[in-house]
Amino acid sequence: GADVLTIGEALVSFRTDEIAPGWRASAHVAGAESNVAIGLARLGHAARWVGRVSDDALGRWVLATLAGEGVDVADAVADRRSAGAMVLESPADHARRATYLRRGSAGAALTAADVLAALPGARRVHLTGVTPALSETARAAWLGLGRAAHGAGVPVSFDVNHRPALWDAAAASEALRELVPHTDLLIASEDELELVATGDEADAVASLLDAGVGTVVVKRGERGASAFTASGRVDVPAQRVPVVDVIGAGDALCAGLLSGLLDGLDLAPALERGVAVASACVASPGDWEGLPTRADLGL
Ligand code: CKP
Ligand code: MG
Repeated sequence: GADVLTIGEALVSFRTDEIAPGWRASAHVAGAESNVAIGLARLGHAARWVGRVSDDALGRWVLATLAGEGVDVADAVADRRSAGAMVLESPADHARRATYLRRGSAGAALTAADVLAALPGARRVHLTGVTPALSETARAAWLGLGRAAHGAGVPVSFDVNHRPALWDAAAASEALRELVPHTDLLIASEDELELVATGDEADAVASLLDAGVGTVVVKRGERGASAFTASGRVDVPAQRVPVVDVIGAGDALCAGLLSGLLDGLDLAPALERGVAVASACVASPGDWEGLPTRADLGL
C-alpha cells in the first residue's frame, strides 16, 4: 500500500520571463499535490497520486514524468478533455504572475469514484485547497476522500493552499471549512488561517484544535514555521538560503513534514525536516525539480 495517497490536478507549467512579443517558454510538470508526491518519493516513501490527465501526448508526458520520479500513478484516469496548464512569468512572483488555462480541463473532471478506489491500504492521505476549487465533482472527490480516510482512521493532512485566481475568498472559505472536521494535520500560511478559522492566530489555532485537528502548522516564509498541538507549540526557524524560486516551497514543507512523521519522528524534528526540504526548494529553480533525496539531507 501507499505511504501517502494524494489527489489533484497535475498541470503543464510554461515558464517564461515575461509574456511579451516573441516570448518563449519551457514546459514543466506542476501541481501542488503531485509536487508533494515527488518530494515524498525522493525521500524514499511510497507515494500514490491520483488525478485525471488528458488522453494525449501531454497527459502521457505528465504521467511519465511522475512515474519517472517514482510516484505510483497506476490509478490515474485518462480523460478526453484537454490538459490543464499555467503560464508563469518570473517565477519569484507566483501569486501575481500565474495565468491558468485549466477551466474544464481533464484534471478538473476528477470524481469521487476515481479517488475512493485508491484509498485501501494507504497509510496517510494528503489533500490541498486547490482541488475543491476546480469543479463540483473535484470538490466532492476531495471531501469524500477526506471523510472516508478520516472515518477509517487514516490520518488526513490538509494544506489550505488558497488560489485567489480560481475562486474568491468567501467561496473558498465555505468549501475549505468543510474538510476541517476530517483533518488531522492542517497546514496554512499565516494569511490563509482566516479562511478556515476565525480570529487572530492564537484564536484561530485554538478553534482548529478544539474542532479536533490534532496538529496545526503555520508557515511563516523566511521566518520559518510553527506547529501547535493540544500540548504545546514548536517553532522552527527557516534556513538562510538564496531565494531562487519560492514556488513549491509549501509543497516541499509538506513532503518533508510527512516524511518525518512516516519515519516516526516527533513533531519538532519532523517539522525541521519539512523546513529543510522547503529551504532546498527555495534555493533551486522549478516547482519540485530541486527537491532533495535522503542523501541530500544527510539521512
Ligand atoms: O503553494 P506552493 O507554491 O507549494 O504550490 C505550487 C503549486 O498547483 C504549483 O506547482 C502550481 O501548479 C499549483 O501550486 C497551482 O495550482 O497553483
Ligand atoms: Mg502552498
